[in-house]
Amino acid sequence: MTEPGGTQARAPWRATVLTLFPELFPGPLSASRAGEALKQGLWALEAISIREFGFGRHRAVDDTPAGGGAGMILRADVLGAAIDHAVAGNPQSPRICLSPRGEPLTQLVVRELAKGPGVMLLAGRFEGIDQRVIEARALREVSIGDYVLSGGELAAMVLIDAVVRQLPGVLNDEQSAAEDSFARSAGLLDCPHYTRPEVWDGEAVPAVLMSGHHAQIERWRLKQALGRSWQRRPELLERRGLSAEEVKLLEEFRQELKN
Ligand code: 4GY
Repeated sequence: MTEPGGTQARAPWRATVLTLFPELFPGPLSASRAGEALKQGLWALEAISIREFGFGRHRAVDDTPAGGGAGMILRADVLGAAIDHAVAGNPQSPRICLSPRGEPLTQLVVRELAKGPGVMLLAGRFEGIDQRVIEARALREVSIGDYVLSGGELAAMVLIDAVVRQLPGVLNDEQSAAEDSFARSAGLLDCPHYTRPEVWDGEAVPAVLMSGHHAQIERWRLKQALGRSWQRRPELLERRGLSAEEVKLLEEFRQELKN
């Protein structure tokens, strides 16, 4: 079917989450812009209980680790059935398992996922999930950072939130424009921000920001972004490389530190 404009109607971006705690969703994803966009149908969320695919009277989903050791592991047969069910409804969506051993979630990955039809996310619990499931169902393992959560649910929410704010129509025009301007200094840490009052606790807003001189303001912001990145995340500068002008700005930043 075609819409009045003649363009093809597209199904909203869809997140399907397999979890032992479906009641945790939408949780914080129901607030603010992501939540409004969810209500408007700009994206869709389905949390499916892994328990529904458990075995026996107790709907068991976990078992003791092969080879011994502490904790429990999510069973391959249970997860296989749960994933097959979720995939049947979203055959084109990438299948992702949230795990500290995954590839890092970056803005590049986020933008890639926002371009697709959605994601199928597996949120593990206990000590982990049976490795055969990861391989047989070609799960892409993704990590939100080098720390260990109690389960994959919070990580799934982080991923969904980051993707949803990239979807067309979720942020207002002003915010989207700000995103674009920030994309120009892509790969750097953000510059400092200020608002009223102009003097607070004896500290004034940097004079250049009050000057109305837009070129000078942009130059100052880029200098701060470069300086902070150099101080806190030097590897970001190495990966990105610096233009001659940026080298000059960073020199200025270091000089101003000494003053
Ligand atoms: N960090 N990034 C993370 C996590 C919890 C044991 C598998 C992370 O993405 N996920 O810490 N997840 C573990 C807990 C089962 C998920």
